[in-house]
Amino acid sequence: MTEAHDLEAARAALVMINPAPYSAEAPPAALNDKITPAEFHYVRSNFALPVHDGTVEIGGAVGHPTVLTLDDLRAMPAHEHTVTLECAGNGRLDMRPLPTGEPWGDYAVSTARWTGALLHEILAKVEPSARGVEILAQGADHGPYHLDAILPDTDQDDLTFMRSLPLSIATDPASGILIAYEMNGEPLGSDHGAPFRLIVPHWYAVASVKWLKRIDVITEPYTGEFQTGHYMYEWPDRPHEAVTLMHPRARITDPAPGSVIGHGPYTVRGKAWSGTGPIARVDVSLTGEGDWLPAQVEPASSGYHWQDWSFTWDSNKIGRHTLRARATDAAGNVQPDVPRWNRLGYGNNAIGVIYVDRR
Ligand SMILES: Nc1nc2c(c(=O)[nH]1)N[C@H]1C(S)=C(S)[C@@H](COP(=O)(O)O)O[C@H]1N2
Ligand SMILES: [Mo]
Repeated sequence: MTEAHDLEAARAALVMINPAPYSAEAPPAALNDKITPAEFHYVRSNFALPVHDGTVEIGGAVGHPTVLTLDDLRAMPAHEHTVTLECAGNGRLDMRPLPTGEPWGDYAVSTARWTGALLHEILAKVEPSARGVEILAQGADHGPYHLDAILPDTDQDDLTFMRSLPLSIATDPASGILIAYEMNGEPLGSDHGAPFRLIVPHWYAVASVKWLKRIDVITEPYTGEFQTGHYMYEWPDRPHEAVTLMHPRARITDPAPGSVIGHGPYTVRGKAWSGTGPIARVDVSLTGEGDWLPAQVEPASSGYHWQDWSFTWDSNKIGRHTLRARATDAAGNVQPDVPRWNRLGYGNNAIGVIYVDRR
């Protein structure tokens, strides 16, 4: 098979949002499983697929700069983390007025088993300088970037995808950050960052730099396009803020929106996740206006991925019903009733609603 054919096959099951650079949502049924099969995992890329030479350089303000190959990474202790990735733009289509940006519906979220070396162990080996404040991670992808219409003066002929993270987070074992080379037990596919990428649990997925090419320890906070231009909450009424941790969100996966089900007990199922703490509770509303009833929530394991929840809905009322689910995390963060609008349409975690008929 040709490479182009492989790519086409890998993309066949997804719901296209943009052909180039390629972005696509997971099919709705992908939310039913704990682990999203790789071919159903959403994709978000800001540039065309890059060529990667198979090495990553770790340098900047460090005592022992180094270059690592895939074999070097595989020679380190391997760690597997199941991680839910959600694009910060997920749910943008539900905001009014419609913000600028990729028109994501609600399926730019997926969960995979990522295997790789721990970033904090790699950083410990290169010995970051005491002056270091952030790490700057660079992808191999780059290209022209012409978005002046959205953000004035952002036109660039050749921009590279780069993101920074506080050094304190990058070096903290509890962050669970990987340089991952396997997804669901297989080598990473091209769309997901082959040969290796960062996986940053809890953060909106923009932090999980694909096609990882360099990591530099830097001594001043980074202010590049993908750090302080895009991926900022531009609130209408208060100072702008950086996009960081995922907001809590619950989704109903069964029954499907618009389905017709029988009367009697029905087990409503769904997923819930948050980057600011494990999900502490999910409540279900059967009226559309309140009366929240507690659902059963699967206990958090690693805290890096979505949790299953279920609710026994026993009703003999024939006709149209409204269902909503609302997640609360251990930090007390809860979903709002309506989207918190911001100009670039990030972080929408408003409570969703579905309609179901009982016959
Ligand atoms: N190098 C690079 N890394 C990147 C991106 C990119 O465009 N280039 N997109 C980011 C964004 S916005 C998201 S949502 C995730 C998507 O990861 P996935 O395509 O594996 O789902 O990758 C992140 N990492
Ligand atoms: Mo994203």
